[in-house]
Amino acid sequence: MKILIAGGDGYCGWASALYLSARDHDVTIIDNFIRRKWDNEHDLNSLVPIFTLDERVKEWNRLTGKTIHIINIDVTNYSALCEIINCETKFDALVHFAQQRSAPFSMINCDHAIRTHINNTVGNMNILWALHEYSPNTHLVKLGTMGEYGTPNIDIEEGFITIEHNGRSDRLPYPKQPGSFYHLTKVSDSDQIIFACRTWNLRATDLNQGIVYGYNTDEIDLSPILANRFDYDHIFGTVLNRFCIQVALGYPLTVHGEGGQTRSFIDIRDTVKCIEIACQTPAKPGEYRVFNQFTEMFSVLELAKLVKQVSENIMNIPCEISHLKNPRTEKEVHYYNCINTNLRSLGLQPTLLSNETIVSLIQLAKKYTNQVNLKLIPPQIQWKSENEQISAAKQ
Ligand code: USQ
Repeated sequence: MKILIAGGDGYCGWASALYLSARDHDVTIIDNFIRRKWDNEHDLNSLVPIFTLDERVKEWNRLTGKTIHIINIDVTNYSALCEIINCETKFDALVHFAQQRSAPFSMINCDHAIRTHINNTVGNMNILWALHEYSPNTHLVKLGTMGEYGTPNIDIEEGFITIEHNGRSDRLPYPKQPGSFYHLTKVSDSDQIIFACRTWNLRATDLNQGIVYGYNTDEIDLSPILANRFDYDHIFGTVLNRFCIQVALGYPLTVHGEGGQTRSFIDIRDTVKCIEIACQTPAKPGEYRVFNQFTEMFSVLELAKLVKQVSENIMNIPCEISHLKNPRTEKEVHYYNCINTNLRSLGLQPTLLSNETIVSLIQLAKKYTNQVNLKLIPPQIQWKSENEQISAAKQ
């Protein structure tokens, strides 16, 4: 298939580009490298050093003879995007990862919330208009998030729920309760896509992905020049990867609050498989479908305990769990049960979280502890201002 990957220089995008290219898809990456600029702006760095995209694709070509095309454009630049989408042989699929994906980043201040909003919402709308005008048959595979649903006190379905009201019934978009301005942009993207499919007959799959963990894929492992990013900081680092890195540093695991927050999780080796499955079984013209892209559910405290047990019992590394004041506004005890049958019915064989994976992540982190800036470990971005925290405590 001819596949365009928007945001192919990032954590999921790069791993997916390699996976698809390895399977003989004709892959083009578009990226404006803004994530690398945000790293510089906030003094962040990937734990594993990463090479430029140019160096990465040259190395891939040297090792495999395969070509990944790269184009430096910003999806918020409509005319530049249209030039790519309006090519002679149209893309079969456009996989859209090109978004600001950190909840804490979007909660730093108004400027960061607006930058997240513009990058994500304008970028998504540009993609929809460009497909509408120049390539309506290209299947949009959009990275959404399980965080669109929030933590309702009922089971979370895949995108839609049948509701009975006053004796009538309809299948409607599942209610959304996002937990950050970032997550809110994903909800807005979903609404835009539903509308575009209904109005213009576009075809789209919204992949509501859980929290991705892991590092290695068969392709990434081929060479250090193909290294993927591995975030450990309080802005872009996600919970399980952070816990494994914290073990390697001898740093107490940073559980926010009680740790009863339960979320859906997926290994990056399954993320790349899901992307290929979605591309190879496209939505029909006019169809908007949702796949909940995760394999398991854990609470934050369950993960901390699992990491501690692997660290102490298998690796002989002492590990403490600390409960920090929660910087976010989120339920710490709640019901959580999500459905994920669509990808499995299309053949996904889940890679479940194993002790081996945790060991390999801790070992990887141990190799790179000299890259770590310890100041970036504790959470520093508060969802509420101090005054709001004081008045919330009084209630
Ligand atoms: N948490 C901790 N300690 C930490 C980091 C996080 O207890 O050191 C807690 C958070 O408070 C939260 C949970 O772990 O309850 C998940 O936080 P996270 O930073 O791992 O993930 P999140 O902010 O939800 O966002 C990540 C990705 C985002 C994706 C989302 C999927 O950055 O792009 O959309 O996971 S989901 O969580 O399903 O919305």
